[in-house]
Amino acid sequence: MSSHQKIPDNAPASSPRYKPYPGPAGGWGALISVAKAWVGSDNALKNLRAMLKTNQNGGFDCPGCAWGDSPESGMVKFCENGAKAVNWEATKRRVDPAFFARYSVSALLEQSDYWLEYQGRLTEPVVYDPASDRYKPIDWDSAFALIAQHLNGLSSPDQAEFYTSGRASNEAAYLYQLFVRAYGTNNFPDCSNMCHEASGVALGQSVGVGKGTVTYDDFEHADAIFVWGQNPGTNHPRMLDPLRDAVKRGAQVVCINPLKERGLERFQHPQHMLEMLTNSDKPTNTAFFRPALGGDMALLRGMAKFTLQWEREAQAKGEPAVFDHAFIAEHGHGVDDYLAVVEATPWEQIQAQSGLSLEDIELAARMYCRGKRVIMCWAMGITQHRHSVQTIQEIANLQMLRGNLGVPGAGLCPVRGHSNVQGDRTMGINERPPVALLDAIERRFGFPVPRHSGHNVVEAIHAMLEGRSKVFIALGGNFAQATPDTERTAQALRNCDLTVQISTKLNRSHLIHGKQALILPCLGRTDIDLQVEGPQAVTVEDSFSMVHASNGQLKALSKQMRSEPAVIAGIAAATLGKAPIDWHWTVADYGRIRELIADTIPGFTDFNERLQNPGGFYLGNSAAQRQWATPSKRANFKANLLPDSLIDPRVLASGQTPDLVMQSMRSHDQYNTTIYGMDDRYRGVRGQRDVLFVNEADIMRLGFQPGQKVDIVSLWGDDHVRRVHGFTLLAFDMPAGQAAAYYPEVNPLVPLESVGDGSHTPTSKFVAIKLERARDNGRIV
Ligand SMILES: Nc1nc2c(c(=O)[nH]1)N[C@H]1C(S)=C(S)[C@@H](COP(=O)(O)OP(=O)(O)OC[C@H]3O[C@@H](n4cnc5c(=O)[nH]c(N)nc54)[C@H](O)[C@@H]3O)O[C@H]1N2
Ligand SMILES: Nc1nc2c(c(=O)[nH]1)N[C@H]1C(S)=C(S)[C@@H](COP(=O)(O)OP(=O)(O)OC[C@H]3O[C@@H](n4cnc5c(=O)[nH]c(N)nc54)[C@H](O)[C@@H]3O)O[C@H]1N2
Ligand SMILES: [Mo]
Repeated sequence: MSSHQKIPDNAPASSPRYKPYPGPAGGWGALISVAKAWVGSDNALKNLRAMLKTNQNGGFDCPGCAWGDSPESGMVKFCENGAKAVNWEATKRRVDPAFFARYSVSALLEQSDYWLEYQGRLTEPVVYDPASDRYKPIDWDSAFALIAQHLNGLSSPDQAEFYTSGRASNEAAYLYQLFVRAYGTNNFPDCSNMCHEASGVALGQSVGVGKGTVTYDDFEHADAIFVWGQNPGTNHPRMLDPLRDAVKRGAQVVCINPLKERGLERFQHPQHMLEMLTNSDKPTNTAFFRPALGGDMALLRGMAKFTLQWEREAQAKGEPAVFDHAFIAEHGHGVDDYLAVVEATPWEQIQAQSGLSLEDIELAARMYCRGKRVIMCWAMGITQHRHSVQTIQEIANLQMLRGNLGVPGAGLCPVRGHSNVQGDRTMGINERPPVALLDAIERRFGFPVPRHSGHNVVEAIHAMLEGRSKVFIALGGNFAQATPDTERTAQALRNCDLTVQISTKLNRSHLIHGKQALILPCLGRTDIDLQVEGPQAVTVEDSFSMVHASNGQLKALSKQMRSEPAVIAGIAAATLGKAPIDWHWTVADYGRIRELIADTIPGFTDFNERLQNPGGFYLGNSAAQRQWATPSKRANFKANLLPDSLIDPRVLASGQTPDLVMQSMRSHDQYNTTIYGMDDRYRGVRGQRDVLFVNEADIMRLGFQPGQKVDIVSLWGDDHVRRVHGFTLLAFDMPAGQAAAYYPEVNPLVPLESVGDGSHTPTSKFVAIKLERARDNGRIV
């Protein structure tokens, strides 16, 4: 299997180069890039029309990311990467039966991820034919019947896995979970398991709700905004706006990232006339700290230790308190135990593990304590580690010491990824569902819901590997590429009796399939969704718990494509008949699904009416109201210890010493496993993706030269060989001992067993590696 990205013959190419990028984030670079995408697209005019409606009332929700916009702002808000996402979905190119007749699955497997998705939209349902090794057309009813036959033939519903990727709308997700629970299982592996799971788990235990407590307006009132382990210039470009504004009005924006990401340094607003004309840009930070990979918890602990020290000094001198004693007394639980572990954590451990000097830690703590209202934002640099839950709880602890929770301009802000990943969870895509949700479903629909926990992503892979699960159905996404330990995951999928992919575009998960396999083409966010009762809107929830409608604008490429709710209804009706609802009647008008949501999911009363509100409505957040849905009914200070060692004990026990630890991250030209191009503009990389970013001194120390090709081998205490070939060493400005490479190319290196404590999230930001001279057929090259 080739996971290497080759440039397709029918796509614009550029030669491999590395040159530091001189411009700010956004600005002309972004406009030029959007313009290039449009000029190069077959659908330029149509896309422009679509783009102008993105994130506006009456338009569709941008499929790019889950950042929210100010509900009051009437401005057209879009960004370079949102434009790419729209453009990519709204292509006129088709992957139709003629395409599948031309290529065998084995031939397609030789192509890169870039090439596969570049071929266009899937237009007709197809079924795998082993005799010709090709996908062939199948009518929808036969496809549904095949799925039903497999599902109804299993000896237990727990032998099927139902994956969800975070673009699925609330309506699709709700219907899907209802069908799967009526069928009888909670096996809901979803992309969130690999993403912000740790945020949900940590915040649930600390403050009783697994979502962010801030809304868009809070950014205008914060004295300081901390951005932990996040690259908004690429992944949440619309966030640069409030960051830049905060700096302009004198607030602190403190970035914590081992890489000096361009968007965290400077930003030029592509929709700001004066900035564009004068080619001026504005800084997006006031301080930048570059910790060791996984060193954030130690930094936070150090900041808490300084805060405690200053509190004691203030007390001794009779000066104003540093802690918010009123908050702690009225709302806090466990503060004494927490402060005891803060006190007991040695400075040496804090310094060594954070990779920062005492002066830096003190400066970060001062910037934190100087702010009366502080927002803490974070993303994958925090959530994809072994101790992510503990790190996020340390963020919450620190915020609670100074009462930075539930007041305007302060709070916790896990910045979500997929545009509706938060909504999918709210709708019940949850392998460990809350009892209240199950009770509500049981009450409303009158069937006995499964009460036992289901599988998350990693558990689903183990179950398929061991033959315990036999059917895999995916509502979107690219399971084969997004998951860790690529070869074992591929084996897991191939073990299945049936794999079903409900998708918009061709990807590797269609090619790594079960004994029988279906590809079901669906509508995307940009497409007009026509049902029996007319065109339908769907709804999504952003990172600030705002729910709003999304209306597709473009005519679907083929009449054979069906909406996600319609596909789910088809599968459900074939499998369960009319139980517990008439599925086809429900999808004729999505308002009917929303009524079911209103009946069963808290916060959605009068859902259809409230959707008429321009900008949507706010779901509310109990922690933001200083109400604590925790067993103690208070905000819990969690007294976690720093890990003994960042390197996993299983690696240490194997007796091997890593050369480096590696994070996997996104380039500027990709959306998760969707590769838009081979450049990473802000990091100065062009025309290549198989690169390993390493500090120049480390490259020399390990006996290599910049530009040389290496094989990367990951270390874990088991018998599996995890290796990727032929990565070019890029000398890069980054802390010693670290490396970085692109996801998904290095996913074969992430061990399936290397997961977060309490979150089960693969540790994609921390893989112990060794470098070897690149080998080709055993020969060193
Ligand atoms: N254009 C575009 N937009 C996207 C996506 C996309 O692929 N493309 N993906 C969407 C999704 S699903 C998600 S989850 C988000 C992801 O958004 P991000 O979390 O921004 O994504 P990553 O590229 O994984 O970036 C992680 C950042 O964390 C830093 N980092 C890595 N390890 C550490 C660490 O140990 N400590 C600290 N402090 N920093 C660290 C890296 O240097 C990098 O800057 O974006 C969403 N939006
Ligand atoms: N090593 C490493 N691995 C990671 C990560 C990392 O940082 N490092 N990040 C993790 C994270 S944060 C995430 S969220 C996951 C992402 O995992 P996934 O969500 O599974 O992956 P995507 O690449 O977003 O899925 C892309 C595919 O979704 C389909 N698609 C696109 N739009 C739609 C739609 O509207 N409907 C349907 N039905 N299908 C659609 C297309 O066929 C496309 O090929 O990957 C995780 N994996
Ligand atoms: Mo994500």
